[in-house]
Amino acid sequence: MMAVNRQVARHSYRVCTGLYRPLSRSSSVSMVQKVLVRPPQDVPGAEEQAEFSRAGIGGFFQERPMLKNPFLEDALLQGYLRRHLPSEAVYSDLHVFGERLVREVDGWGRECEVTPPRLVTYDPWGCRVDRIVTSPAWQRMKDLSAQEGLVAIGYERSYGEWSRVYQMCKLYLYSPSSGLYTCPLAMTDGAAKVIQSLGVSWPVADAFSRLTSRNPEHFWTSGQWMTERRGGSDVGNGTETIALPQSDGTYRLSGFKWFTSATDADMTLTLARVTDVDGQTTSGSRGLSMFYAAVRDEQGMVQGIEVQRLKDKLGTRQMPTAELLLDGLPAHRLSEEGRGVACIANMLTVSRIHNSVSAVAGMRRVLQLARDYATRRSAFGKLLRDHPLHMQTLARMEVETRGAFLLVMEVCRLIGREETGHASQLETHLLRLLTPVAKLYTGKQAIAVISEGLESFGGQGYIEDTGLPAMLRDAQVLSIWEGTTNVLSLDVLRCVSRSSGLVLQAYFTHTQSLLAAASLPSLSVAVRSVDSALSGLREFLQAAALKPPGFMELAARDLAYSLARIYMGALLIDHASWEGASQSDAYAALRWCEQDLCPVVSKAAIGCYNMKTPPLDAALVYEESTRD
Ligand code: UCC
Repeated sequence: MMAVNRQVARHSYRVCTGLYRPLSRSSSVSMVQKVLVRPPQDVPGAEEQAEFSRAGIGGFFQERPMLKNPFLEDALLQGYLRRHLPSEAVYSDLHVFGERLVREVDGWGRECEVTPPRLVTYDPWGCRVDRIVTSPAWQRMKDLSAQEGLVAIGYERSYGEWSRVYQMCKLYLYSPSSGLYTCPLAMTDGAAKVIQSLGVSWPVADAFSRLTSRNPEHFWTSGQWMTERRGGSDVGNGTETIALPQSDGTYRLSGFKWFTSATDADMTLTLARVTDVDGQTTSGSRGLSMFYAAVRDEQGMVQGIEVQRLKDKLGTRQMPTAELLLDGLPAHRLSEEGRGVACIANMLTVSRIHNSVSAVAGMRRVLQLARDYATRRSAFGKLLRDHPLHMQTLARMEVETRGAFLLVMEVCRLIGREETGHASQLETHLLRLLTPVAKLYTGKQAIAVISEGLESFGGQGYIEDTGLPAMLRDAQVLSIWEGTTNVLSLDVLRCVSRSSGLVLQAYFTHTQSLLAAASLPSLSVAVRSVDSALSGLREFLQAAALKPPGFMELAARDLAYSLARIYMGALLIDHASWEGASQSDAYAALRWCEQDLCPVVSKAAIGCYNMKTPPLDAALVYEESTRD
């Protein structure tokens, strides 16, 4: 055996020296074995010539996945726009923007990731300055956001009710290259929406013009400071910040904001409790009012704020997230007293839509990279794209992404109609219901699809400087911020009960109308699936009305998932029925509808929401070892 090995070593050395003399076909030794064998030390000149010694690190280098124009690469986006917003100007703007993303902006995004913000608390002479230093790329993102009208488009309304769709399509292209600049834009957009909805001019007319400006010199971003130590989700009970009225009608805010994202913003909207003459406040949601504050004074110094520290986060590291002590921050009350939550809810709606846009954008980006990579990477003798199992995996991701895209665009369409006065009562109800549904469902999809996407690059998907792991780390926040999955599921229940079920009526009516318009025989299986899921859901809801309190809370998450899956199915069918649709549109609809579209019915059937389950769930979670 030893002798054979020595022979192999000598023989294979010819391969390693770079002479590349062809090995005889009859050789029984595989190439892999041969290149692994080290050259014998007694061969003159071996070290200089060996391919794998010193400077030589082998001749094969895997081609990286290439980012191509994300607009041109996106068949569904283009189809959707051809169908709903067939404008040359929009097409051209998105095309040019897509080029710019590839050429320069994507690199800035990476720069934001590797140069995270830092906090400078003191100047060299000991003065407290609390300056958040961001990378030059982060600054460029701000200028670009103004120039490209990433907030402005939604307010200029050059495309009437479709302006929001246009704006969100642009943000969808931008998001994965933005270095998380979409976060301040989400809040900026939300703040502009709140100010516009309130219809107040003083003292926020200038702020509104800045938030919606295309001039980088004039453009402002806004923060949204809601979360306190006690209240990430339970804002109504957890907010401790107080607002002390001043003689000039303004307020001074004192409190501690535990999560403030994009803290380098120019202004903020925040919640606090107004104190009465005795210094008392009202507890709960009814005690909260909404305030506007400029973050810095004319000299650029924070006023009445101490930045305690920047958060050390799993992802979104590009973006400063801080803990802030408000120590007499000058502020203006914008809402009526006690109407803070209702007032800031408009901001939540907009930022939840942005969150959903970012979720579907992340899925689309990882797919674009994965499908490109599949044309460059060979394994087992052929390109990945020629492996049916690999294509099946990418196709499943594609179906998820398409369903998510259509749902998110539907919400954008609805908000656009509402803002331009075109929305019917039914559409207003639908918007209220679908906003949390889209946010919670796409957040979860993004994590799953991006995680699967990383796997399609093998080990490289796990290597930091490919930029791929950051996509997964950043996606993980999508199901957390602006409301976790469970909090949003409860928001779905909230809007059902507050509307006395009208949001659900709107849902059933509209979903049926989407199905009724689908006439392609090839889609009939999918139509039947959605139709039957819809009937099941209706029956479930009728039965649920007779169940004890607590039943619907247990069913809330599965109900929200059912609403999402059924509606996405109907949208995919509707899109595939359009005269300009492709075969793949129909195939995606069929594939989507193969899954359990109504998990709330299947879970109810196996007793998941029985009142016996909560103690069993708790016992399972807290089971202790009985071994001594
Ligand atoms: O701050 C965070 C990080 C910011 C980062 C932003 C960037 C994201 C973009 C990313 C793009 C890349 S994260 C903060 C996380 N926390 C939350 O999201 C809060 C979660 N909690 C909730 O959503 C709660 O449901 C609350 C706080 C909205 C509701 O609390 P309450 O106290 O129970 O409120 P009520 O009593 O149910 O509702 C008070 C009023 C009612 O109006 P009226 O009195 O007229 O009937 C409700 O109908 O508020 C109204 N309301 C709503 N209206 C409540 N929720 C909504 C809603 N979603 N839409 C419309």
